Amino acid sequence: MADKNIINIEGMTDTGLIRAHNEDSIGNDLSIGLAVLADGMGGHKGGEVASALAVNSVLNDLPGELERCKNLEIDENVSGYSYQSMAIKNVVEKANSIIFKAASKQIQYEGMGTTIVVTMFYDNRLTVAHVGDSRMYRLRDHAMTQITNDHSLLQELIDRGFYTPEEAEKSLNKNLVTRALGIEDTIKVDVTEEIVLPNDSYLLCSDGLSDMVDDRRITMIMEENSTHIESACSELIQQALDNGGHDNVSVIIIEPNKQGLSLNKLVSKFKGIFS
Ligand SMILES: [Mn+2]
Repeated sequence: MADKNIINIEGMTDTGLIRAHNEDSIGNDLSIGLAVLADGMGGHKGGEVASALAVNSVLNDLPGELERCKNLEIDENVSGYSYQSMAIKNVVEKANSIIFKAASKQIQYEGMGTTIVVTMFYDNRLTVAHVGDSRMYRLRDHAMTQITNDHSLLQELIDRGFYTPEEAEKSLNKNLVTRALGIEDTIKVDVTEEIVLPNDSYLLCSDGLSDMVDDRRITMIMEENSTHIESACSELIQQALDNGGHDNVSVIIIEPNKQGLSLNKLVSKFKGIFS
């Protein structure tokens, strides 16, 4: 079974040095090439509950939703999205409703919410869906690229030209998210598809990493540990702690399984020949 997996994946989460609880949650389902990371917020354990609800509901609901969307036989060229992307978008929206309902039923969870970043690898591509400021990065040819665009006050100010990214680095209002799951009864989810190349590495992280460790250092750690993604994860966490560990910190590293990828490329090549 293991050699059929399209990706190799490793994840770690740590409370950090300041916070009393870890409100981040991570999860994965290798059998469908899926990784999920969420960073919760809200008092009385609300943050922990919200992020766990988000991760668990995506893990539980996606296999069935993939099957359902596949059977709809939607024309990708018309919709602009693969059925996989649609299924992911649907389950993230459902996670929003689940958290929103839980928050409105129980007074101790009132106002809880969570960021989420979900990625799934299939064929020779990936879909990433996100809400909030948890991120996905791609390392390709020694260059690190942030694939997701934060839903934060700071990013909005950068987008409108009030700040340069360099000035933003120094800003104190890094953690004000403008979108989160569970706050309102509907949510706008950003969904992107990307082509995956065999030597790429991908990183999902919470702001406990991206606020504490700069992109250059993240790149260096991932390159130094490129043959061993488990040590890359623990080095990233350690670096965040060494820099102060002000927040919960979570990382997931994903590398395409080269055999899985080339096999799928071969299949699509054959399809091209016969169609
Ligand atoms: Mn955080």
